[in-house]
Amino acid sequence: MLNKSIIFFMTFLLSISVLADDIANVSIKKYEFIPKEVTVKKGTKIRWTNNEKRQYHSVWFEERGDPEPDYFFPEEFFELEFNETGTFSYRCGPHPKMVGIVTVTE
Ligand SMILES: [Cu+2]
Repeated sequence: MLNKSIIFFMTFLLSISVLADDIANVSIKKYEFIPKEVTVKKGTKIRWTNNEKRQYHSVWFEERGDPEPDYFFPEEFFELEFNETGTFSYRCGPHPKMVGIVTVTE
């Protein structure tokens, strides 16, 4: 009986860590997406965190036809979940030279 509870608890802990792995992080600093290219599994959420001192940015999948999202400011973040496989390029709305690529695999 005790063993079953332990196994249940371990499974519970494991599922929490798996959930935590479903977020990939991209940092934004000095007008760059770091890393510039990121590969994730389908169903992963990507979180872009603005680590600038005072500059706002956005993450815009313009080529995919997404509408331009709101800007986000230092210490704020922007999240998007990827449920389709493929390679998607994006840019920052106000700074077209800031570009990045997300590849989503099965
Ligand atoms: Cu920007």
